[in-house]
Amino acid sequence: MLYPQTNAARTVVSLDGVWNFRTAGATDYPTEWTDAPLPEPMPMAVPGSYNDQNDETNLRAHYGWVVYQRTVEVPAALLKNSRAVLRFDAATHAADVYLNGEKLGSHKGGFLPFEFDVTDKLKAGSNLLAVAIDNRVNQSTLPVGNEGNVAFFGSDNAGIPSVEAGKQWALEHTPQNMPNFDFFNFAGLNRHVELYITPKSYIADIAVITKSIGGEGEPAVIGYDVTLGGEGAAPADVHVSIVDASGATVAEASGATAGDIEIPAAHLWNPGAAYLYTAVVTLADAGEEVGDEYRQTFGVRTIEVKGRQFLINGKPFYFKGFGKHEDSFFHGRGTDQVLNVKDVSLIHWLGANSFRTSHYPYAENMYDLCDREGIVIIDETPAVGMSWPQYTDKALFEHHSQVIRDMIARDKNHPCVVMWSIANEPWYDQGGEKSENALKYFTPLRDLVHEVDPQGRPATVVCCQNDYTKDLVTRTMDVVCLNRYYGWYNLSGNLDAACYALNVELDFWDEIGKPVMFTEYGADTVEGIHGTHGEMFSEEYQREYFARVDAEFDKRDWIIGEQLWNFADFSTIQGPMRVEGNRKGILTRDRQPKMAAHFLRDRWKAIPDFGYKA
Ligand code: E9O
Repeated sequence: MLYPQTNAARTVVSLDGVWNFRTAGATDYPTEWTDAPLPEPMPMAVPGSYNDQNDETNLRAHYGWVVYQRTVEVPAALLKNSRAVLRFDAATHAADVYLNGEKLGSHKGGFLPFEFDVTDKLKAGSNLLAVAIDNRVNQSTLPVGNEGNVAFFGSDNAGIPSVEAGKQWALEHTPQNMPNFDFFNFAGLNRHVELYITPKSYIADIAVITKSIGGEGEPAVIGYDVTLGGEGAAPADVHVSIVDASGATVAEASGATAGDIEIPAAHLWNPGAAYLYTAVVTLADAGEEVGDEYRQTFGVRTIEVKGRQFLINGKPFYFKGFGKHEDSFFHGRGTDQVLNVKDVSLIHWLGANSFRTSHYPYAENMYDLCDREGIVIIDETPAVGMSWPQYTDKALFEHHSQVIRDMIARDKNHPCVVMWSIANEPWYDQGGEKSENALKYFTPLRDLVHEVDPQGRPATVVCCQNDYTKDLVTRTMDVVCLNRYYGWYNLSGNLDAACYALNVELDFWDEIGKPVMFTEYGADTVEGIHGTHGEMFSEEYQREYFARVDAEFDKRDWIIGEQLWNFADFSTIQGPMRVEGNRKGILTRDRQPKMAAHFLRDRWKAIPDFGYKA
């Protein structure tokens, strides 16, 4: 799905702004809120999670549906002889969309775009747009929610009669979301909403792949594949120009929807040294004054897992970075370009070169920034919180497959994306049939990734600290990604024992023979807590923890990267393990460095992107 853009043939009308908003019921919303102006609305900024935007209502505790509304004013000239599409970059987690009282459709899943063709439904002048959104998570959603009022991390004294009675009472009187994941369930219109206009015959999709490269400045071959939409568009009408960063056309092709193009002296896209080309695709249409046009940026670069190395442009890459979140004060998970630019600057400041979009695909704006800034991304689905009941749920498998298809369809052209993460920390080390069901569930998803990605990037499942001997899934992935908390959740405070235990496990992965990277390891740290001997939660402990664990990673050349947990502190559901959220950030939530950030900055500045362990 192409991101909306304004150019000679297309117009984007942003529907961002302050919308009208009401909370509705746990399981439903009034139909009259979809076809008539919302009574007594509160203002709600879009994009932005609704949860932290109003102080008179406890929107953090809201459970169920909300309704957003606004009018959309449309100039008559815009609609003449054109196609109009209403696009949501995301709506979290499920949405019903109404235009002028008519239901356009529904969408499930909170982190990927969806759109509706409204050519025959949009009027010149004023239109009423209403969006009902459900924030509930449960056993059949991604991310997964707990049912029966089971608390995350099991800290709810299960089995005690009075506590169980209290949980039952709460289910009936104060229903709330019980995420089986460790980030606040920010919801609503978190991302941009757009109306965009194209010609009736249009470019529906473009895929660009790198087929072969030489060195920097040598010839490279790229392949393109254009999908046409509407009636009357013919392959003969397609023209592709490859434009370099200076605006010069360096290669061209015409008359076919797919083909290869040679770039005579290609600049490669590299981490830390990004170079972007634009494929300017035009569609001539004799019947119309202008045909369609789309400008797709791409990078010339290859990705390959070979032996125990991760190769970018044929060279062994070392991942330095973290898992992140879309999370900030006031905005919640709302798209915030100031924050994106700030975070990218901090990634450079830290000497990092990569991050994982834990635990959901981020807003597209961030990938665009990373394309141009040369930052590497592991792109993750929202499949977090899974366990054995999910592995035999056929409907969930279908949904998960669709999410993978949609994520790859959306992000396939970004040079910054180098690997797909199918899920975070599915629990699958129970052994026996449960572990086997997990293998049956994840193997076809790994194969699906390989099948649908035109660039053939590697696939992984990010694995939770577990009994790795019974984990049948992780070892089958292209790259083994481990989340490990030796010295935090286990062997707490004892870094000698933690390093010993880590090495016991690493001996196991040595035998498995795959490239291994760490995708989480860390320690909660409250800024300002100090101690000469640095106990848990102090800034000294976090610093020491990374120094000790990283030194173990350095001893094994098949460990291809370190992505710690987490870039910054982030909001979570309240609970006895969380003091104003998860505090494993090396930065505070307002992006100030803790002591460990300075240590990591020194370490990472000294580690090259390529050939660290070669
Ligand atoms: C997923 C991430 O979203 N991994 C978690 C991170 C954390 O800080 C979380 O924020 O908790 C770690 C999983 C740890 C598993 C061991 C749990 C032992 C509980 C007592």
